[in-house]
Amino acid sequence: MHVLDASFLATATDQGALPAPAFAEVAFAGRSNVGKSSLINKLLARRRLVRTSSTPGCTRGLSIFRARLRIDGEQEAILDLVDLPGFGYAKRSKTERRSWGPMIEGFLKHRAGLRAVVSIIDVRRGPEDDDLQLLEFLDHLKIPSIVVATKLDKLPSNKRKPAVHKLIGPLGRKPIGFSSVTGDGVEDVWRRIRTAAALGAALTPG
Ligand SMILES: Nc1nc2c(ncn2[C@@H]2O[C@H](COP(=O)(O)OP(=O)(O)O)[C@@H](O)[C@H]2O)c(=O)[nH]1
Ligand SMILES: [Mg+2]
Repeated sequence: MHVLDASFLATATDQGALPAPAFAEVAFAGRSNVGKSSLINKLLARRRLVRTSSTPGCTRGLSIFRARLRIDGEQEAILDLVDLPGFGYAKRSKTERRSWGPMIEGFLKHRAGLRAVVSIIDVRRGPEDDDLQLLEFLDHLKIPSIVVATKLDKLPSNKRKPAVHKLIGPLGRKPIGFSSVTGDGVEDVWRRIRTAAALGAALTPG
């Protein structure tokens, strides 16, 4: 996938403040600090478009980035990438801590442009309750989900394949092994996004 350009579009802490969907959207969800923002930067081949942080729970709001893509060397498409607030951060309020919070839930339920959600988990930790609940919720809403197991580079190279394989049990499917440091898996993630978001058909709004 060739990224022609990518830019920040909007941020909001309240869904009502977001611009109306204009193009196909893919959202990125996961626990705080799992590597969501790093994954988006890697996909867009931009170092610091999306702010990353080593302090958990920093990004409370939701941000949208717009990318202009070239598919198969000719067709162009526009895709909006939505960085959802991280969940599972202990310092949040009680109600928020229970799941992913009203902001994420509202977005997933009501956002008309949403074509798929990339669910990001740490390859070393595997899915936690919140992650599995999120995947169930997406199934219930009939929103395609793509599971990415990130931070693959933190494992020695001979442990990477087995670690990804081990997650098939708890997830019920094979996640895409990924690292935002080495770029492993980036083409696989794009391929899945492209299919799930029907990107060839994303030239018209909606
Ligand atoms: N080694 C390694 N570190 C990563 C990777 N992805 C993210 N990180 C680091 O993990 C921390 C949190 O990343 P960030 O993208 O901000 O996570 P977010 O809270 O989910 O958006 C930062 O210090 C990143 O540099 C990865 O694939 N490998
Ligand atoms: Mg982030």
